[in-house]
Amino acid sequence: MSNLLRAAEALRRSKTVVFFTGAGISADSGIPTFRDKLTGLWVKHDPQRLETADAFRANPTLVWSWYLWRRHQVNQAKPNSAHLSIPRLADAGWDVSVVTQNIDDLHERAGSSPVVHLHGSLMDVKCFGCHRPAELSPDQLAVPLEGQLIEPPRCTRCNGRLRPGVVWFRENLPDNAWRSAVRLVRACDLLVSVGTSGVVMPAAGIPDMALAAGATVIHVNLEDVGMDGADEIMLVGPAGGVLLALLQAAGVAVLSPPGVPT
Ligand code: BV8
Ligand code: ZN
Repeated sequence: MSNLLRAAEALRRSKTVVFFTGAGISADSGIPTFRDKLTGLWVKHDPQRLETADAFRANPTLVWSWYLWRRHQVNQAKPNSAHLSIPRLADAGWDVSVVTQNIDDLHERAGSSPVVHLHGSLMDVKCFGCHRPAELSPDQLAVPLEGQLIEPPRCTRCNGRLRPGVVWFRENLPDNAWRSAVRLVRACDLLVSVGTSGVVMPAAGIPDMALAAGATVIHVNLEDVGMDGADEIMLVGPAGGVLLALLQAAGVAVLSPPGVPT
């Protein structure tokens, strides 16, 4: 039996599904993954060197400008058919949750709920000094012009610099997000891991956590990520096309609306 038919059978048998997603699910919306070479101003930077508190301390303007640019990119992007397939499954009667490593809001804009952000959100801002959440005014959200670097705004309470509300390397994940994710993953009977290289811990341990709890795991990736456990199924291809094919093979009516990238 083909992997697609095995996966469709596992989906039909399941009731509670968790979609565990990484940058690959947003690739077809034009958001570069961490493996893609950065473009333009950022081409000489390594994301992992920008995503740390030390980098922000050393060069707050560079890091702040990078996140402003990424936020602009996400605002320009649209959910693709992979994002849109997930709420389709919920509409068809499955109990569906999303646990994502992504900091974009494309799952929410596709209609998914709940969405657990393990690594925070581009849309959240907080103070680097007192950690108080902050709101930005429209002019503070202006996109840096090519080559322009913008100072991060200051906290109205302690005058500390504002920073993106994301989890940087060597920072703990938000307790509530991690606890919600663990609860959802341990309770699901199917976990669909979409577009992740499985490098960053502790998030990368989630598929194994699902397997240990007795779930089946479907991996969706452009490359064969070589997971061949008895309860693992590998579906190779772009997330949009693969998820549409999976839902159709499981008998879920899905029509991707015109103009949605698949
Ligand atoms: C922590 C938010 C406890 C910010 C991110 C040594 C010292 C200290 C820590 C560590 C250490 N060694 C390990 C660690 C832990 C560290 C870690 O895992 N490091 C790695 C590099 C080894 N983790 C941490 O630090 C975490 N915190 O452990 O706290 C602690 C505390 C103090 C001291 C020690 C420990 C926090 C990690 C969170 C970092 N923040 N993001 C931001 O985004 O700006 S990580 C970020 O990178 C993402 O969130 C994601 O997690 C990761 C990227 O992975 P993916 O999403 O998988 O994306 P990637 O590009 O890699 O892959 C894309 C995949 O999609 C590919 O497989 C590709 O084939 C596929 N694809 C592409 N296109 C498509 C597709 N598939 C389908 N369709 C397509 N169209
Ligand atoms: Zn403050």
